[in-house]
Amino acid sequence: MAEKNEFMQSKIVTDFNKEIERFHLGPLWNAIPDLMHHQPTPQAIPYLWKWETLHAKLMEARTIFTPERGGERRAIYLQNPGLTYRQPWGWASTTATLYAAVQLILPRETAPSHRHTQSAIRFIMQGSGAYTIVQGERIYMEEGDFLITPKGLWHGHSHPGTEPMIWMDALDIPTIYSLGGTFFENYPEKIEQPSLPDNYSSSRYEGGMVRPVSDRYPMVAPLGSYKWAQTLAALKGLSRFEPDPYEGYAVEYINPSNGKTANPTIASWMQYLPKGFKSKAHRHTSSTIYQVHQGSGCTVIGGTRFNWSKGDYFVVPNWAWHEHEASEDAFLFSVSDLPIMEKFDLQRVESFEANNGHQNVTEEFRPLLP
Ligand code: GTQ
Ligand code: FE2
Repeated sequence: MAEKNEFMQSKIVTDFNKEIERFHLGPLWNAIPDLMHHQPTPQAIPYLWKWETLHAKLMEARTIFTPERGGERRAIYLQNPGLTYRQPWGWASTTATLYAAVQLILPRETAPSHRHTQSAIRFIMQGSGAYTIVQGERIYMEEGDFLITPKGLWHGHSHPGTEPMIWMDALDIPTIYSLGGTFFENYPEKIEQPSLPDNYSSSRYEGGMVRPVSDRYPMVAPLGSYKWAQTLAALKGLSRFEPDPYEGYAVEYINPSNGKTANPTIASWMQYLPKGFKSKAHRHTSSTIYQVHQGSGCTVIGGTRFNWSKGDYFVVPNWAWHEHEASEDAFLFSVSDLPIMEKFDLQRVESFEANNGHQNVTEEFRPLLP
């Protein structure tokens, strides 16, 4: 950082700095140290939301909000306390780039079809029997399934089943907002009618490691839903060998027609950390939102310990040191802005070298209360 020397703080300079403000001009010499940090200094902070809170608030919202009355989805988003609440540049941002929410749909409810330039993923936390209809295909959802709704596709949700369903939504809302690319459109009817057989895409890819020959050439979304049983089988196979020192056993959901991330702007992973596994610390420019699918353990982020268990969500902001430890067999679902960072050629990764790869734990996480 450039030193602010005596002359730069003299009256003649500071008066001039003030004077040009009137003309909507700014002095670079004053701004550059704050504009161009030596390394990322995210405004998003590491944070954790307990399942008990998320679940309780969704239950309270059952009668406060209904899709019938509100014409929308019953989703509650996770607002990062470090990002400015309800300002366009920080609104509904779990990280600087991604939005995450929990969504509840009750039997006989319908969340109307729409489309937008934001891409979405869903990860099913609880229940079964509801479907999402994406571009004419009804996809029935079950616990542990991962689904994608890449930008521009019509989608709505409906619940002909009998038990409440809860899932995680993650979208690139903050990114699309700051890039000025937001478009949104309601479907002319309440919900799109099927134009394809039910569960068409996941049936076509049931084999897992082969693709229909007609899918040789890149398509945006040849597969809409990735079933839990296949994800689990992949992790079990991987776990017969040595774990990755930073990630344990982790797989990425991919687009089977081009091998890239399932959703072009959001990377999604499922990670298995066997009981007792302790990772080494590292950091990267991409930021990550985790959801604890099963098990319990802790993650040390920038020296603070975050204890987590089933259903909790937590955030590792960009460039924050982090390491995981499982106290029982754990499965972590996560989304990150890795594809966005890669598109700008900004992805960097660094290992924590000191102390055999482990941070000193100086604090336990406590929720911030108003
Ligand atoms: O289910 O289509 O949490 O459009 C935010 C925006 C869910 C959805 C969200 C959305 C959706
Ligand atoms: Fe949507």
